[in-house]
Amino acid sequence: MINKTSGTVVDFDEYQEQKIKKFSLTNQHGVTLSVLGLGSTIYEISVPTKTGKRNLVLNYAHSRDYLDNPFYVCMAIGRTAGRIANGRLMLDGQTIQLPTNEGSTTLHGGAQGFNTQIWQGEIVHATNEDVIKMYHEQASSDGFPGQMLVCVTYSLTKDDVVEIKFSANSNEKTVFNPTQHTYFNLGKTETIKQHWLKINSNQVLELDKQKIPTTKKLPVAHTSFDFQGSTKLGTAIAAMSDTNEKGLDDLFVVQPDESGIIAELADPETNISVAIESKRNGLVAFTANSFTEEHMNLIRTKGVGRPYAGIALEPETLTGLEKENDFSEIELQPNRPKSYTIKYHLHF
Ligand code: FUC
Repeated sequence: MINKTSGTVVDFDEYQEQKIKKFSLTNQHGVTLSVLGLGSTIYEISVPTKTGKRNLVLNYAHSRDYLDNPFYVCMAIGRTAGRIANGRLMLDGQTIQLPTNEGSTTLHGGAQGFNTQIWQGEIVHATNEDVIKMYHEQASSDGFPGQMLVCVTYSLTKDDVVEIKFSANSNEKTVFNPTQHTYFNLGKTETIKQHWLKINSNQVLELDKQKIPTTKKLPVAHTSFDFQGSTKLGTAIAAMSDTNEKGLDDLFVVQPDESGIIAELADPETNISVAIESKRNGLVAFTANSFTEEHMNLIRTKGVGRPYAGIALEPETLTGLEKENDFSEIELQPNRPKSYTIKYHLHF
């Protein structure tokens, strides 16, 4: 029996002739969190069951599978989560043309975003608990200004809270709005339709045809986007069958509750739930509507992709809420480090 969260490192595989390592933490309750060097990707969050362990997140057996499709499975996202219209980033009244990677849009930090990078990592051993520290220097060759040093610290408390802390420092003014693109499936089934979701949000952002948010906020009351009370995902998805998206791919304006929680996902069959804590004003909920059959070599579904195989819940800062192309909320000033924390409270 271990008496603190302790860490190990093993070789995972090779990607582009580089060794990819897997960093793991296990706590006193037998919960395991592991992270891959490729993309600072969460590979596993598993909890003990009567017969073994259940992994609560989607994953692949090989590094190459992660970049074989556009779905960012459990990867670290940055410099900026979400979509920048026409790749036009406005900073100090100047337009910076970013490379685009989704038609005319720059999505999730572009083609050289955090998820495509091979991160260095280590287990930092401490008396109370070991932590995983992932490091990476994001070069301005990604099209964004500034050389940015990024560190993501992953910890796992004795109370089964996974904590992800993103910190960055840049030598020039740039933008920083990171998230972790974790897809949860807490159940035994191949989709999340039996899960219940609660989001502390009374508004979603209106989206244009490119899925870029406008400045308009739409009240969720009396719509299928109202998750203020816990709602069965299958019912909500069925009610969205006449929309283009056929499920959730939306930016919710969130208000943390008194414990800092913005959303909660639960599976009644396994009785496992995860509550998400974040201080930022937004949450993207994506029910994997567009998952393709091919190029989705998921372990859980034995090599096939399926819509609704998981749900990504991505805390982030919403930009341009009052004025289009206003990125002031996510600016990172030169040599002024900034951090954002996301927590998953696991109950099982
Ligand atoms: C979410 C969505 C996107 C995209 C990506 C994989 O952030 O908003 O539409 O498909 O995940």
